[in-house]
Amino acid sequence: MAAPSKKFHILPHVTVFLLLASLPVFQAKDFEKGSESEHVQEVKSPSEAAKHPPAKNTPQATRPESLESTQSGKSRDHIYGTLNLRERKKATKDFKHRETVMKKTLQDLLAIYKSSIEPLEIAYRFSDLNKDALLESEIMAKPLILLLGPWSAGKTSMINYLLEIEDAPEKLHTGAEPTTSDFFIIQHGPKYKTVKGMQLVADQKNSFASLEKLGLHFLERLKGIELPSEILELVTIVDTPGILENRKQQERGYPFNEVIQWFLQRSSVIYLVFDPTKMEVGTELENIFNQLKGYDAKIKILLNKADTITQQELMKVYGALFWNLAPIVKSVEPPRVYIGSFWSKAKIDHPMYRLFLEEETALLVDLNQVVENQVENKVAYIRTHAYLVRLHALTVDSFMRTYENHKSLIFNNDKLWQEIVNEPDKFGVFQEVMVNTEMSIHDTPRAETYLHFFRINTLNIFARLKSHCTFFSGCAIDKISAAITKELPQLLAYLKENVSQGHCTKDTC
Ligand SMILES: Nc1nc2c(ncn2[C@@H]2O[C@H](COP(=O)(O)OP(=O)(O)O)[C@@H](O)[C@H]2O)c(=O)[nH]1
Ligand SMILES: [Mg+2]
Repeated sequence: MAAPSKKFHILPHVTVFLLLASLPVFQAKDFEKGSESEHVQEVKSPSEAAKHPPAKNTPQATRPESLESTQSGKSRDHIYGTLNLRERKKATKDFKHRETVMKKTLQDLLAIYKSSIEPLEIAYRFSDLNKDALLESEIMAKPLILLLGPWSAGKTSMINYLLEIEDAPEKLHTGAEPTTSDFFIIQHGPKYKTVKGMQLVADQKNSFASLEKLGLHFLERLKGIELPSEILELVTIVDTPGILENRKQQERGYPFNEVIQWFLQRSSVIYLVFDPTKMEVGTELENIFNQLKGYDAKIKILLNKADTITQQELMKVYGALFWNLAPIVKSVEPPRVYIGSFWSKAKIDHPMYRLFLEEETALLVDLNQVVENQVENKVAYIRTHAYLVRLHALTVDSFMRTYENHKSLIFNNDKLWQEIVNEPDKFGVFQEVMVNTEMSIHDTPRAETYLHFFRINTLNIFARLKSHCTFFSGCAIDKISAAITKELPQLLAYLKENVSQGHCTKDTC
């Protein structure tokens, strides 16, 4: 086993270690005081504390709802509090204002995309270069939350818990044995409804339309569920089949890795859920870890079902997990690990209940950040996308210019074109792009990429950039440049100013 990377900070490990180690002390203190209210008082998150100030003279009132036991287990108050679900439902002035600003920013973003980015994307067939070309519907889509991990780690139970359908007829199927062999896309809808994969992708306005490319066998394994849940008004959740050890792709009948890549790319958060009693890193799990490379920033690890082991065992598992993760995680910060029992049946009298609740609240705070920052992230994403589209358009134009400059009336021009495509560096195709633009040397296009691109696209289907100009709207290349350097940064500034200051302007109220 490889040694953990030096990039890993020791601090988070120490923090959790101390937190775990100090638990018995907290509990002993609480019980010494013999006051349940004092114990629970400490557990309140700041938002809950603000929402539920302890009422006087009523013995029950000092107990926050977040720790109140219901028949099936813990209450949902911390979920409502952290995600501001009540404020959203009541549509308080502040929330209405934020929603209006976000909506307006998204509409402007879509308008910039349609007028300044998409035309070059289509003209130079960017989708043939980059499999993950953007869909208009993805700009408007809600943040996607992906749950991944071995079977029986409690992924589906967590979804049922978050959506408050654990005891409802529409609950998703859970069980100790491998249960889910399907991918479920769980979205908001006015009433409970299930949709087949084929139907889900058939609607081109749907952000899942591009899943169609992954084949019929996969679509048979894809299901859509619509529910009138408040959380689904904020995010869309994807439940995945457990990772069955030693199961080959051919046996599944669809390209599992490609499917996972599709979801990884589009997710705003990836929850990697583990059962701490089954932490052996098998081949398939290793494979998933390898696929996760590059998505480090979005990954959150959940050590779920922590109620099934002792504190000491939990510390061992935590250490082993970091040891295994170190070689595959590239970012400077290690991924956040949440320890808990992410379902409603967690027992209040469990020795680690307090830690579980704090961890769950921290996870929800993080989820709330994803919701709050979604528009900002989208603007940044579209700007990067525009940068790539522009680079591609300039590169194709440079190939064409090189051909025009070298072609002759006497010699075989087909042969010349093949030579340029096979050895673009010999003709200085990429250098030309770099010299004429402010592109970074690190973004230089790769010769193999364009060899493949021109295998599927012939030269005569493209026109030079200078012909993508009109008298009234100017040149497409100038418009995309303006989007990158001016319009998108301005949109970001507008968003920051209006959302952070929280006041109404003539545009938003
Ligand atoms: N003890 C305990 N059991 C859990 C917890 N979460 C889920 N389970 C159980 O673990 C089993 C697998 O859960 P499931 O949600 O189907 O896992 P999935 O395969 O990852 O979707 C089920 O029998 C659940 O009842 C938990 O936090 N603690
Ligand atoms: Mg499941």
